[in-house]
Amino acid sequence: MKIMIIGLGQAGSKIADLFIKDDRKSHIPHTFESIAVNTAVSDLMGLQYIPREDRLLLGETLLKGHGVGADNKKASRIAEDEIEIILNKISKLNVSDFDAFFVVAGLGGGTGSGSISVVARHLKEVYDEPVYAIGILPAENEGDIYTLNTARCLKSLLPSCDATILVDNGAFLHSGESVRQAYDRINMEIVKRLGIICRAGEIRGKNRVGEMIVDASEVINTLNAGGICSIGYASESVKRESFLTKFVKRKVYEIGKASRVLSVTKRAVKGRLLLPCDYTTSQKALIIIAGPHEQLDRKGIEKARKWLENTISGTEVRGGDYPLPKSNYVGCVVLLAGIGNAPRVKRMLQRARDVQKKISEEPVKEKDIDYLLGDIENL
Ligand SMILES: Nc1nc2c(ncn2[C@@H]2O[C@H](COP(=O)(O)OP(=O)(O)OP(=O)(O)O)[C@@H](O)[C@H]2O)c(=O)[nH]1
Ligand SMILES: [Mg+2]
Repeated sequence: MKIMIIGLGQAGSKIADLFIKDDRKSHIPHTFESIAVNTAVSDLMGLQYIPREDRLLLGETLLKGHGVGADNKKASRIAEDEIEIILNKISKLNVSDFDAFFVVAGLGGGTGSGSISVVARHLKEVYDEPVYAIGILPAENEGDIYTLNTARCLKSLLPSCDATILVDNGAFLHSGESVRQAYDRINMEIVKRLGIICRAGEIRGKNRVGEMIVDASEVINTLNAGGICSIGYASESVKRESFLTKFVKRKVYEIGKASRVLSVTKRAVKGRLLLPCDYTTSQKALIIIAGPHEQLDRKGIEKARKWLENTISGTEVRGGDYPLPKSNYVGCVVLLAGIGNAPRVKRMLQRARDVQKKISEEPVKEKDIDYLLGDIENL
C-alpha cells in the first residue's frame, strides 16, 4: 500500500519524519512519502528525513516564521488562505501512485490542530483517494487550552476525513514520566503499528509473500467504517525452528502455534490501544499477524478472526499475515474502526465545554481598565 503523509505542526511533522526514517530502512518500493507543514521555521529545521524542499512554511509574512503559539483559529485561517502552497506541492508528487492520504497532527496545539481539517477537506475535494487523520490527543495533565483546542479541532476533523485514528498521549505514560519524555516512545508505537498495516500487502521477494495477503483494499474497507479508530499491538518472542522440530514434532508445534496466534491477538485488543476505548463497540476490524513464516498459522488466524467477530458489535473482521523471515517475534496488530464508545474522548469534550464556559464568564482584565479609564478626563 502506498501512502502520502502530510505532517502538520510539530508533532505531525516529527511523526511523518519517523515514518520516512523507518520506511527507508527497508528495500524499495517505499510505502510512505511525506511533506511537512509548519508556521515555525525552527521546527521544520529539526526534521531529518523529509527532504528540505518538501518542508513547507505557512504564514511567513504574518508570523515571520515564529509560529502561532497554540492559536488554532489563527492557524486554520492561515491554512485556508495558503492551501494552494500545500496542494501544489502534493500535485508534484505523482499522486496517482498513492492509495490513501494520512494527515497527522497534535490536536492540542496551534498549527497542526488548526490546519489538519482544512487540509483534509481540500484533499477530499481534489482527490478520489481516501483521507485518514492521525490525531494526537493531549494527556489529561497538559492544560485547559490544549483540551479546548482539541475539542474545536475534532468538531471539524471528524466530518472532514474518511476515518480518524486517535492516539492518547496520556495512555503511554510511565509513572513519574512527563509527556515530553514519552514522545519518542509514543511516536515509535504509531509508526510501528501503522507500518505493519500498510506494508502487509506488499510483495518483497520470495520468502516474504504471505499466504493470507492483506492488500490495500482490505485496509481501506476496514477504515470505511469511519469515525474514531484505534490500533492495538502485542508480541511474543519465539524460538526459531530447527530441522528436528520442523519434521519430527510437527503436530505438537502446530497446536501451539494456533493458540499462540489467538492469545497474541487477544492481548493486542485488550492491551494498550493507541486510544483506550471500549473495543466491543467497533464496527469493523482488521487483524495482521507478523512473524517468521512457520509461525503464521492459518488456523490460528482464522480462530482469532472468529473470536474478534464474536466480540465486536459489527460483523466484518478481516485477517491476514505478514511474513518477516528473520524475526524472533510473532506480533499482532489489530485495527479497530468505527468505535462507538470512547470514554476518553467524551471526558475530554466535557472538560472542553467547562473550559469554554469558564473563559466566557471570566471578567477580561483589559476591559476593566478601559471601563475605569472611561470616566477619566482627557489630556
Ligand atoms: N505523541 C507526540 N505528541 C507530541 C509531540 N510533540 C508535541 N506533541 C503534543 O502535541 C500537542 C501540541 O502540538 P504541537 O504539534 O507541539 O503544536 P503545533 O501544531 O506545532 O502548534 P503551535 O506550536 O502552537 O503552532 C501537545 O498535546 C503535545 O503534547 C510528539 O513528538 N509526539
Ligand atoms: Mg509548534
